[in-house]
Amino acid sequence: MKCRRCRQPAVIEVRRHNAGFCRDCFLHHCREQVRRTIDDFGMIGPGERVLVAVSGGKDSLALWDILGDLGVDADGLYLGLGIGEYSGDSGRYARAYAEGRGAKLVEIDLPADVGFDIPTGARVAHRAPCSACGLSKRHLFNQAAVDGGYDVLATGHNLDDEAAVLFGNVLRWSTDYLGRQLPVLPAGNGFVRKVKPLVRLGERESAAYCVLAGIDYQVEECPMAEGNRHLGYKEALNAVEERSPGSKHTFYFGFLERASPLFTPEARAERDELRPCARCGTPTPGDICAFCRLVERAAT
Ligand code: Q46
Ligand code: ZN
Repeated sequence: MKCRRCRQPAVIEVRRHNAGFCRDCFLHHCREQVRRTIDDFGMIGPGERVLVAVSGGKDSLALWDILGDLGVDADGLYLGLGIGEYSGDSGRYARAYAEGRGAKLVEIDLPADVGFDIPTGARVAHRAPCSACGLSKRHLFNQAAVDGGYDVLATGHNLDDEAAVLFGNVLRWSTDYLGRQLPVLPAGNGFVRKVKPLVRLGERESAAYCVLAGIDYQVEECPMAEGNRHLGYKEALNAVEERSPGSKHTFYFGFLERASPLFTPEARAERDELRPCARCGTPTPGDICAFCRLVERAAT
């Protein structure tokens, strides 16, 4: 197979695009997909400062690398979750990347800075680990971006992630989540703008990007992910994609174009009703936000 762009021998095939690429043209292809996504959705304006949530995995490191190549002013943010060896190793990959590129990495350590780790927090709050973790990430990422004066918070969610989340939200008809499942959430009411510039890349592509760009990343999956519903949705969609390449892309981008506007008014109305948390100021439907309640329970 030959590279679609330069006709040299291809090193990777992307079935969704029915194309092969050599190393350099594949890296170029990934950057172009991200550039297009940023432009199409108005994710990052000229001169805006971006904070990239970096887990040490393939997606977030590829995202940070591509943003740097595209000339975006992007610092990294690493949140240590206290999930044993997995977190220790993940932090080392994030730091090694930052040191190698001379990039700035902001670090927060959940056990040291906030007082609990994810396994403990989940247990005492009677939540699934991924629920306590997602809640902590949403809160601390936004807080770090606000405190650091960043305009935008970028995360490495890829096409596989977004299609799987959409699949789950459609299976349960979670219309409130469907209204918020957008690649850009505008700033306002105490939140910085949130963007997902990798939504046009699959996870196989972000992994190949790291390998071909010489980026070392955490290959292990988080040990808490086991049994998580999300993984089942990914497997189901992989089976569909295998038979008809391009299905995930059509599912997700078709939703954005044709269905998501039906659900956004409900989500917007909910967001407008939020009031500042009495403890931390984060917008919440009650008096005390879910994160502050988690901190309180985990600390006792
Ligand atoms: S880190 Fe956290 Fe993930 Fe681990 S505990 Fe679940 S949500 S699986 S992306
Ligand atoms: Zn709070």
